[in-house]
Formats: sequence, structure tokens, C-alpha cells
Amino acid sequence: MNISLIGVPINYGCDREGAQYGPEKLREKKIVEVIKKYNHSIYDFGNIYVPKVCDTEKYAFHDKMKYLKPIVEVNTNLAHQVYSSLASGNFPFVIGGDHSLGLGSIAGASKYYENLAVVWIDAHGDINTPETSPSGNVHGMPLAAAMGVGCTSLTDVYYKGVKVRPENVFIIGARDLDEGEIKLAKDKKLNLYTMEEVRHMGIEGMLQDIVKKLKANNVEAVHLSFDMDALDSDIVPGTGTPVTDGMTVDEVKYVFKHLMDTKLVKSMDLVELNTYLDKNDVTAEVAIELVDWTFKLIA
Ligand code: DIR
Ligand code: MN
Ligand code: MN
Ligand code: MN
Repeated sequence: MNISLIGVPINYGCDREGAQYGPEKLREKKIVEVIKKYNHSIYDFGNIYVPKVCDTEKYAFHDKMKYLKPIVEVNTNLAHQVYSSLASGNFPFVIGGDHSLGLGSIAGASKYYENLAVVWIDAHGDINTPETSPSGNVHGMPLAAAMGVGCTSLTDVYYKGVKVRPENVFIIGARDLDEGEIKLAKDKKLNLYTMEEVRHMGIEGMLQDIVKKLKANNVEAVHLSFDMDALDSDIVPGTGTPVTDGMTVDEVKYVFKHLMDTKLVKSMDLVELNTYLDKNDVTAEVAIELVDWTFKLIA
């Protein structure tokens, strides 16, 4: 497989220092060499340019969304990088950075694929709108925007309109949802596998359900978006919004294995590694362990 590695050193979406150094840390931890072990050709495209904006300017572009302008700019450029990687037959692997980059990676993948599904593994739903967001942080909004919900400045990133249909959205591991997110998930009938639901169904039951729906919906490709905070807070100190009662590393590996087995996963994000909050690089090393596992699975 030809892999395009794309770094997005952004922290405007989480409004917290440290998330922007994820790409640098993962390269320092030899992410390129780890992926190469499995006979992939990997092209490191370097980082998408993230313009400097002073924190006194965070609300200068919108009264409810922080750093809107640079976030839209970065994601427009990211979307095109993801699209052109797919068009040239590569697997885009996007490393963050905060989860606002999901806007760009989904936009790029959905421009290339007619009927895209998104599997979003996260302690959070990231389906807020500017109106429901308790924080104004755009990393809590990308998945709603991808479904065409929220402000047009986000929904129309890269191209106008809906990027992924709600029935093709699968959220795994959620356990910290805001009120507006719970309502939207119900209204849109999202495939929401909260941590409680995962424990109830069992991971295997959940995966069977997902694979069944991917088939029934005639999904052409899956974009896999992995937020480090899906893992239990004890395992990942180095993430901005850790939540207890999360997934174990083995559970995530099991989910990845079965998703890769479908052969539908064509692009991926790995986000929300915060190097300032990390302790002795434990979170960075967990990330690398998951990268190693993932690219061992991809043929
Ligand atoms: C929260 C946190 N739901 C918000 N979201 C996070 O600000 O919208 N997503 N941390 O990963
Ligand atoms: Mn997230
Ligand atoms: Mn999260
Ligand atoms: Mn608006």
C-alpha cells in the first residue's frame, strides 16, 4: 500500500496548548519507520501550514466559534491533500493536532467517494453546533458539520453541502455527550455506540451490527477517525479531555482489526495527542503501538 502521511499541527479547535505538537512527536517516535516495517511505501507530505493567530483574536471571526478563520483555511488545504492522495491511489493517514481536522479529512474523502461512511472512535460525539457547544471549541463540531448540520462556514468547507449521510455515521466509545449532541443523535438516528452500549452489546456484537449496516447502505469506503481520548483516561494522560471508563488498548486493536477486515477503510485520522499533558511519552507510545498494529493489518 502507498501511504500519504499528512501532519496537521493545529490546536485552535481545542484551544489548548500542546495538541499542535502531535505530528512532531509521532515523527520523533519513528512513525515513518514503524509503518515501513510492513512493506508499505510511505510518503511523508510534512505538515499542512497552520497560520499564527493571537489568542486575543480567538472570537474575531465568529462570536460562538473560536479561531474559525484559520480552522477553515487549514481544513480546506487538508481536504485537498486528502482528496489528491486518494485520487493518486494512496491511503491518506492524517496525524493531529486536534479533532477539528476531521472537517478537512472527511471533506476530502467524501469528494473522492460517492457513498462514504465515517467511523468516529471517541469519548465524545463531536456533533455540537455553534448553538449547542458549551465551549465554542470547534473540535467538538466537525462530525455535525460533515453531516451538513451547523454553521455554513463549517458545513461548506472544501465544497458546498453534505459530506456524509447520517445513516453512514458510526460513533464508537462515547461517554461524555452534551445535551444538544444527544438530541441530534436521536433526531438523525445516528449509529451511536456509547461506551454503555458497547459494554451491553459486546464489542463483537457491535462490530457485527456495523458491518451489517455498511453492507446494507452499500458503503463504498470508510473514513476512520480515531481520537486518543476514546481510550480510558488511565491509559492516555496526554490528551486534552480524558474521560474515565473508556476502551482498553486491546479493545481498540480488536475494533481496528475487524474494520480493516472489511477492506473498506481507505483513510484515517489519529488525533488529540497533547505532548504538554503527556507523562514520559506514555500516550505517544500508545499511539505508536496502535499505528504499528493498524499498518500491520493493512495489506
Ligand atoms: C465537548 C468536548 N463536547 C465540546 N469535546 C471534545 O467542547 O464540544 N471532543 N473534547 O473530542
Ligand atoms: Mn474528538
Ligand atoms: Mn474526544
Ligand atoms: Mn454562524
